[in-house]
Amino acid sequence: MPLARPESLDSRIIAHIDMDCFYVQVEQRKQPHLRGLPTAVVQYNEWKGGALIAVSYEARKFGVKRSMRGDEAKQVCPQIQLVQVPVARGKADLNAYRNAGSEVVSILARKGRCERASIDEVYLDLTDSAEAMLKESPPHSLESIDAEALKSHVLGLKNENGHDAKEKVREWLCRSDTDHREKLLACGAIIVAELRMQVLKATEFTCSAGIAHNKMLAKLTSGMNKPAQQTVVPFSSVKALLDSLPIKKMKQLGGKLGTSLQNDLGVNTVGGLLQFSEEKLQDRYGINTGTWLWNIARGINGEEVQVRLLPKSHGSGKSFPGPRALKTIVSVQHWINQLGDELSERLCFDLEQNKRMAHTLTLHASAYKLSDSDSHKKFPSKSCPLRYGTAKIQEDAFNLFQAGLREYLGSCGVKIQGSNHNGWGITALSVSASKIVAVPSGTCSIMKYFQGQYPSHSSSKQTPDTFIQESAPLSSSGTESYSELKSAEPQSDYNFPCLDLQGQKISESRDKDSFCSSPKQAKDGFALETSQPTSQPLPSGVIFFMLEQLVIPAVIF
Ligand code: TTP
Ligand code: CA
Ligand code: CA
Repeated sequence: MPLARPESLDSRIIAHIDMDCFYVQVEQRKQPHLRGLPTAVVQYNEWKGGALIAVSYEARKFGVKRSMRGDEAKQVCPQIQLVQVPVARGKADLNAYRNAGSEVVSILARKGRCERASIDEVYLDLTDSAEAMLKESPPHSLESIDAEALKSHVLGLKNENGHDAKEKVREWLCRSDTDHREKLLACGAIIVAELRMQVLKATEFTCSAGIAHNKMLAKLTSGMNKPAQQTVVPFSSVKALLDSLPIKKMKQLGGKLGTSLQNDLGVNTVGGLLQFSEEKLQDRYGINTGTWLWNIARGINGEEVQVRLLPKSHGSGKSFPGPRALKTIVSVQHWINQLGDELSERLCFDLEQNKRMAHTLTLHASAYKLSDSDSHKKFPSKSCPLRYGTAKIQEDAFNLFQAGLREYLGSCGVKIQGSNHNGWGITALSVSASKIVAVPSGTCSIMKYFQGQYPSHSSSKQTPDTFIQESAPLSSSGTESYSELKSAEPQSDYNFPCLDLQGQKISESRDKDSFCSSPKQAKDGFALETSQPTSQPLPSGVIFFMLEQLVIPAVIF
């Protein structure tokens, strides 16, 4: 076996925390009488009782699975409580779940670098907190160890589930005859147990965690003992863990690469990769992938926890399976308007709450053609610069759709316009906003930002066809993805809706187009909002002018 590399001596402490049956817990908090009962959250639709998207652990005991429809779940568990996902604009409204996830993030982020990885999970880099604990109050010096920490599952610890399991864990946590890394890991386990209890107290939600020396191992183990438990991965346990881990269980090996490893190299577990040299893996899969495979076989992963508390993009989507496919341009326009409205609301919330603006609008669709030999052709995703304002987002998204449809249909002669059946169908639609950057705080920079972004208030309306671009599909399913907050960079010059920096002149499109409607509306014309409309302080020097539904950040000179 090749020599260990520096990363394998990684002494970071990384936790991956994942909420248990998350949507169910959110619904049970809303309706406490559902607690302890077999419960599932169902996606809104009439067919066979809707699709289950989250299943409580009580229901799982009866064999209820996420892949089932509501009717099937009732067959295997007649007493199951089915709760509908909230619906707005005729589609699932996930805001309650997003906000509940944010509550959890705000608690976890207090203790270390925090990366929100999905709606219900985060990575935490707890190295500094663990170092501080080891220095100030190492576990062996504590009078008592928290009961939750004693319930940890420590991989490789003998008698893990036996009578004296807690005693074994206590001994492991309090060992003073071990190396620095393992002592830090013990501190990490105590810190995570405490954090999980804080989350429970503040939000009423339980979560599970993996605590290891890197992100990969933490993620692999957070779901190993669910619900409401944590798993600790000492370095000495890694080999056994990976030796028995089926290739396809690794997130990145679930697809073609995993299949090739199985079929071409005959490798069925991650540990099975150990028999190949790095050179051999590189020859076969390229330099980067080869090295990555060589590393993961040894439990090595240098990926950093990023500071990512907010989504990288916002999206709103809906699928129209089977007979519900959209077959007319009128119905597509109706749904684009709904999706655009939701997207606009979230963008405005992000601007008010987090002072961030998105710069790219993308439309994705899935489609089929009735009379087509080229049936594998995909509906092309299209992007353009994003203009704020519900009507503008709706208009631009619709133009993107039409451009995509023209390309998709090509010369096969099917109709685009009209309200009758046109020979095509749309089975999914989504609009998303990406390239989100922070609006720099401070009077001068805000001024510069808006001038730099939107230099000409009187410039003519943009013509979407001139800037429509092909767009690569977003990394997420189109609803939300999480990423680092980037600072504002110089952007292309395009038009900003209705913005007048001096707060004096507003273009006439304002009535149609609400740029971030405010909960408080001025009755007649101008109202000066001096109180801060968000829970976070605004950058100094910025006030909000409100005109009908228009809220304009403006600068006091
Ligand atoms: P998960 O973390 O995958 O699952 P979970 O939290 O329901 O259950 P577990 O205890 O096993 O972690 O997903 C988080 C939420 O995301 C889930 O509650 C509902 C939603 N979700 C969907 O809407 N569709 C999906 O296909 C999946 C996987 C999740
Ligand atoms: Ca979860
Ligand atoms: Ca999850």
